[in-house]
Formats: sequence, C-alpha cells, structure tokens
Amino acid sequence: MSPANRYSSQVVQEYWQYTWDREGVYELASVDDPTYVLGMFPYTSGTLHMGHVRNYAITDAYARYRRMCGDDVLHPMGWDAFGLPAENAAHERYTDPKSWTDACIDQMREEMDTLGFGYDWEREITTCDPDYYRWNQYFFRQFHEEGLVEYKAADVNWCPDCETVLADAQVVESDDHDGVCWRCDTPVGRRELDQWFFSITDYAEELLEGLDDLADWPESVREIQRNWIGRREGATVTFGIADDTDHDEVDVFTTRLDTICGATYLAVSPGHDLARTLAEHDDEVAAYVDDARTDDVAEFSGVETDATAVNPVTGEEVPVYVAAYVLDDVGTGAVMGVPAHNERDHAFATEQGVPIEQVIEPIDETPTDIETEPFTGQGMLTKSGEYDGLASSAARERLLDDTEAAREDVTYRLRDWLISRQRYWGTPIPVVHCEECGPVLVPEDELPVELPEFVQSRGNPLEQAEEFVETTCPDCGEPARRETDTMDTFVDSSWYFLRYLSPDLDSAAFDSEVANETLPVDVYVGGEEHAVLHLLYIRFFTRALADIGELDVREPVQKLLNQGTVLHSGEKMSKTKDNVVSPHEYGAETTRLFVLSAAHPEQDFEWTARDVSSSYDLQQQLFGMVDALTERTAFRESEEPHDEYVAREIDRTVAAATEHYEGFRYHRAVSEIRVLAGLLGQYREFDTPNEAVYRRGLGVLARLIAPITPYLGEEMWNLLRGEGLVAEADWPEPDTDTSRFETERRIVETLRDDVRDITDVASITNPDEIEVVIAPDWKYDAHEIAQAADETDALVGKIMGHDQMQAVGEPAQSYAAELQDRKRELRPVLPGDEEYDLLTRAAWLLRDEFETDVIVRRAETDEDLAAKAKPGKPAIHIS
Ligand code: ANZ
Ligand code: ZN
Repeated sequence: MSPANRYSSQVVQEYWQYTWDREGVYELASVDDPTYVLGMFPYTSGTLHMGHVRNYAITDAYARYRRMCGDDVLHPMGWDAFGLPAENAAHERYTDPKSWTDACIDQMREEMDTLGFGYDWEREITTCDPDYYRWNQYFFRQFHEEGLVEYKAADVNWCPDCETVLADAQVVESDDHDGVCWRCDTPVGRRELDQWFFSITDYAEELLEGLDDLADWPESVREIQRNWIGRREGATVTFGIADDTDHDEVDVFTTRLDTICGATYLAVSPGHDLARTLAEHDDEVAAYVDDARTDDVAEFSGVETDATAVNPVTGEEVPVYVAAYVLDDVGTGAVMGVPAHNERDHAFATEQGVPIEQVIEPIDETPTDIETEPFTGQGMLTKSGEYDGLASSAARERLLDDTEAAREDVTYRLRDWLISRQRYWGTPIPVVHCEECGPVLVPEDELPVELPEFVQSRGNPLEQAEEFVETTCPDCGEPARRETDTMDTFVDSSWYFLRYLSPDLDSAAFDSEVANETLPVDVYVGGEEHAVLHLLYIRFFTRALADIGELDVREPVQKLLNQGTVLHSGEKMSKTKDNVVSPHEYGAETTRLFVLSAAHPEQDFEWTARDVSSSYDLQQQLFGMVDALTERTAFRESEEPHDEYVAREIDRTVAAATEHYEGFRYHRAVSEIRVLAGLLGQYREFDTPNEAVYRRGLGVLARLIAPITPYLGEEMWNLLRGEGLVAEADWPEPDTDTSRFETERRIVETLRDDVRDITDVASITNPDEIEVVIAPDWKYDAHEIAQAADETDALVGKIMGHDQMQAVGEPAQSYAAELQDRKRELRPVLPGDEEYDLLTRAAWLLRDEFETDVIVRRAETDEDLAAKAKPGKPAIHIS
C-alpha cells in the first residue's frame, strides 16, 4: 500500500464527528425505556488519562453495538466538577475554581470527541452548575424532613494557624512531620465540631440484603460492601457501675458473650458519656480525654479510672478504663475487655498490666500460651462456673437465656455519612444559623443558595464572604449567619444518573415517571476504587429518594463492570511513577482499539509498543482491503464449494463476535475479526473471489469493527457504499444455521493439523496429491449409538445388536470396542454426508497451503485406507 492510502483517523475524524452530529446519531429524542449505558463521569482534572479512555471505550463500544442491534440507547456524559483540586489550582494559578473547571471541561470534551465517543451532548450535566446543585440542596431539605439528616458533633482535622477545618486530603506529609496543613505546614490537630450527616446507617440492613440480588455485580465489589457494612450479631450487655454518681450502668456490645467470665476490665471510648462524667472530678482522666480528642495518642493507650464495673454474670467487680482503641461510634462505645480471647483487648491488657484470664479452651487446635497470644477461636468453656464444658455457641445461647442484663443485638460497622466539608468549591449546605432558633433550613423557594464569588484567602473562603455569610433567620427574621460548610462532592455523584434523564427540567431534579421506566441503569462501568463510597452512596440515595416519594425503584444499577488497570512497566500508569502514556501519543483510534483488544475489560493489562502497533496494523489491513476494491476489481459470478466455505465462515464470525459483544469480550470479538480478515485475504489471493461473498465479508467486517473503531467503520462502510452511516446500520446476522459451527471448525482444523503432521513426519515437501477419505456410514451410526448411550451401557453389545453391524462383522466389533474405551472423550461429530460436504468446501485451504490437488471422497467397501477413517477424523493419504 502506498503511504498515500494509509488510513489515519486524524484525517477523517472531523468529518465524521460533524456528520454524526448533523444526523443526531447519539441523541435520544425521548426517553422511553432505553438501554441505559453509563460510564462513571470524570472529575474535571483537565486531561483524560488512559484509565478514562479504557472506561469510556468500554461503554462506547457497548452503546454502539446495542444501537446497531436496534435499541434506543441512552449514553450520556457529564462532569463531576466540584472538589478540592480546583481550589488548589486556583491558588497556584491565580484564577478561580470556576474558570479553571470550565477550561478543563472544554479540553476534556474535545478529547472525548477526538476519541470518537458517541455521547448525547444534549444531556450534558455539570455538577457545579447552580441548576444542578440546587437539587442537592432540595434533597437535603427533603431528607431532613424524612429524618435522614442529623447535626451532631464530630472529630475533624484542625489547623491552629489557619484557624480552619481541613479535609483529610488537605492534611499532607512534610519533611519532618506526618500530618501538616497543606497550606501553611503547621502540624494539624483534632477538634470537635458540629457537622451534618446523612443517616445511611438507617439503611444498613437493606443495603446489605440487597447485595444478594445484585447477580450482575462482581462478587468482589459485593464482598467489599458486605465488609464495609460489617454486620455483627451478638449481644448488648449491661454492666453495673459502682461508685459513680450519674452513671449506674454501662452497655457494652459483644460478639462473644461466651467469654464474659473472662472479662477483666471494662473500657469506654474517650467520647463516651461516662468518660466525660469521670473527667469532671479526675484530672488524669480529663487530661487523657483531652489528649485523645486533640492529638493522636498511642493506639493502646488508656487511663484507669476510679470507677469499677460489675459483671452481671459473675458479680465480680472489674476496673473501668478510658481507652482510645474503643471507638465512639461502634456498638455502644464501650467494651468488656477479654484479653485472653480478643486481639485488641490482649494488646491493651499487655500494655496496661491488666490480668489475662482464659475461659475458652481450644477443642481441636493446639493451645497457645495465653500470656503472649490470645486464643480467638471457638472452643469449650472453662472457669465459667455452671457453664463449664459447654461449647461456645451453646454457651452463648444459655447465657442469653439466663442473663437478664444481656439481650440479643446486631451492630454495623457502617457509619453515618459525614457530608460537611469546610471548603469553597462545593454545594452550599442550605442552612442558616440563628442565635435564637438554632440551625434553620433555607426555604425551598429561596434555593439555590448560590456560591458567592471566590476570594483568595486562608481557611475557608466562604467565611470571608461577608455578603454570603450575613443574612437573616428565615424563621424569626433576626440577623443570622449562613452555614459555610459545603457538601461532600459524593453527594453530587449520588444521583447524577437520574439528572441525565431530564437534564433541563426546571420543576424537579428528575422526572419520576421517566426514571421509574428507565432505571435501573443497564450497564454501569467504572473503576473498582469506587467499590464502597460511590457505589454504596448511589444505592443509599436511590432508596432515600424512594422513601421521600420521588422514585419507585430502590436499586440503581443492574450490571456493574469494573474495568481493570492499564499497566506500564508493570505498574499502574501514574504521574508520580512517570510511566504515563498519553491517549493521543499513538493516535486516538489506535489507542481505543488497543485498550479494547488487549484483554477482557475486567483484566489488568500491560501497555506495550508492540501490541499497539499490531492494533495499528489491523486498522491498515481492514482499510486496505476495502480501499483496494475498484471498478476494475475482477470478480466471479459462479459459485464454487469454497465460496460456500467462506460464506459460512462469515456467518460463524458474526455469530461468535455477537456473543462476545454481549459478554463485553471485545478482545475476543477483535480476534474473530482478525481471523476473518485473514481468511478473506487468503480467499482473494487463492482465486478470483465470488463478488457477493467477498463484498458481504467486507461489509460484515466494517460493521463488526465499527463499535470499537467508529471512524474506521464509517470509512469502510462509505467505501463499500453501505446505506447511511455504519453507526446506524443494522448489526449483521448469520444467513445460515450456526449451531454446528464449533464442531465444523474443529473438524476442519483437525484435518489441517493432521496433514501438517504427516508431511512433517514423512518430510514431504511437495506433495503430488492429498487424498481425504471419509469413514464408511456404519461408523457414523456406531458413533451415534455410542453417544446416545448411558454411562453404564455395555457398548459392544449394544452396537453389535444391530443387523447392519452384524453384516459388517469383525471391523464393527473392534470399532465398538474402541468406542467403549473412549466413551468419556467422545465429541460431537456431523453426519457422514455433512462431514463430506464440509470437507469438500474446506479442501481449498489444503490446496492453497500445500499447493497441490486435494481429493475428498467417501469410503468404498472393504477399502484399506478407509479402515483408518473415523467420524470427524478422515483418513489421509499423501503421495
Ligand atoms: C468481647 C469480646 C471477646 C469480643 C472476644 C470479641 C472477642 P469484631 O471483633 O470485628 O467481630 N467492640 C465492640 N464495640 C467496640 C468499640 N466501640 N470499639 C472497639 N471495639 C469494639 O467486632 C465485635 C467486637 O468488637 C466485640 O466483641 C467487641 O469485643 C469489640 F473474645 O466483646 B468483643
Ligand atoms: Zn432565628
């Protein structure tokens, strides 16, 4: 091919983008239960990286494929546009977050266009747009009404110099300190502030149970969510507290009630009410509580108090500690310490010199030295009075029955969702703080609360925006201050898939009727790093929206696909590793083809220049085949057996590629395309091709590759004078029955391998003739009898029971014995006449490869050569 005829997507992309746009190929006029194909929308960082390209190539190929199959396809794109990096960039570049974000969006949209992604841009949404984020504020109000919003104290990072709260991401490492302020390098402390929460824990059980029904989600993601929700069955036990005034009891949660006689202390978290009460008259406790809340204290540090707790089962008194390893918001914020049987309790007891008392003995395992290592397994009770000798589980039941102070209980690891962020570039929380009325919601008709203009400042820019902050109370009209916290950006992404359905709707966040029709999203594609936060939040949000009456659907996503990582030099591509390949380095379409053909979407793969160039070559090959067709190309009208062979291979390819597209196995679809392209090339070289067969083959190739390389698909389709755009063409279908294709292919491949083996072993370089002899009919009958027989049938008797086999005599007897031996490995074969037809059609492949005559025939009676032939494995004679 001369260089002038080389295919380059760069040259043609503008034309096709323009044409797709003009024809509105990707626009969905009305949303009437379309196939909803969605990629996780990107954070607006400025450029697309290889992970984006892979993510969006997967959804784009599927959307295009389904569209060609005749579906209405919704394939939208938008921008996750709020977030801290925009503020950082604004500081570094002396601009403001909005201008920076807008510039990023323009650039990313253009890159997406270059990559040929077919989005319905009429539905583009941008989360930093007030028309979008006003609905976050609306939901905040609705959720509040539903009892799903809480305002409570929480521990936050605090920079004493900037006098501001810092998000975790704003706490960075410096040369000589672990946690310092990103802006002023001051070591960061902790502070307790009132913060806003969404009550996701109300849904813990439902979110957990729902996972069982998500059959089209990767099991790994479901397992991560299960662990994150962390359901624990156990008991809440009330311990009495001696010598304290306000508290006469404390509840602890335990999963191991059977160990209660081994409780040698009770510990509460520094935030526990009891800790606070004790701190009032105990300076040591007060100091520890203070330390634990403002600094990072050692993991198993703690302080002994002068209170003691009474074990409700033994009546024994044990010391009460305040300990940082007991978490505030897990269970009841208090534990019974059983150092002999719990890792963390053991570490604490060792550190604090608390006694360790073994009350469970291992049954099958070798006992450990309990002083140095806890025994955490189930076993048999000892030193537990009347419970001695019981197995752990039986003891738990008995103790629950016997102990009035203990009741069955369930806790979850899942915490409520803290949505307050002390930063500028996010959705303002629609609240006004009034001295008289406390926090008051901004009325619905005053939404959106819009962000004021950005000011360069230390701390939270919103606090400097006096016009924003100073307002009046919606309830009493007195001067009041606006909430300066903004929402976590995960709120924005928790419902964006609903906004795409009615992006311009003014009266509501989305059209409930349309949403009920359309949801769940059919296919959602994104990275596994979102296994918990985002993918749990959308499940929570959907349920919460259902409960406030906006939706009937409770589960947002039908099928979830997590794309694997693109590696380079064995590691994930990243700027810090300096191993990034830009999506444009090798041409956009080559990159697309490569990322889809390198591996299954869920698998990681290594970026290699060699594999990229093979993707490039495939494009050239496909384009070249179509480009070489001219008015003068010679064709044949007559139909030969080998035309039919090729025609059937085209059908087989269509069937296989279609199945691969359905299963997102693009890499295998591309392999099929490669093989067919090779076969068509061989066919054209072998003989003047039949016009209908050859043209159909090229037309099929154009359509099969179009979802993966859309520009190339259009170019091929155009040169072939296909009707309309390939993006809107009908997906090809096989002309013939394809159910036996796998068998056919295996028989042909076996024959070709056998001929190669024989010529190799016998060192035949230029054979005069290859004779292929199909087994006699009775062998097919015998094979059929064998395959239909039961495991236990005696085959020889069964086969020889037929008159026809009796007539054959000894050869039938020994073939039957052979079938008996191989019974387990018998593979499907074709009837004799069909195998003959198949090999007659395929004979040209041998003719072409060995440049000689090939004769295919059926066996004659008593023929020596035919004696070796079996169904599916003809005898071969090479001279
Ligand atoms: C006594 C006990 C004895 C426990 C024993 C375990 C083993 P896991 O272990 O993850 O299943 N726990 C309860 N509330 C806590 C809090 N606020 N902070 C830290 N730990 C807390 O979780 C259940 C166990 O976690 C509970 O059972 C409790 O310790 C601890 F041989 O109680 B267990
Ligand atoms: Zn007020």
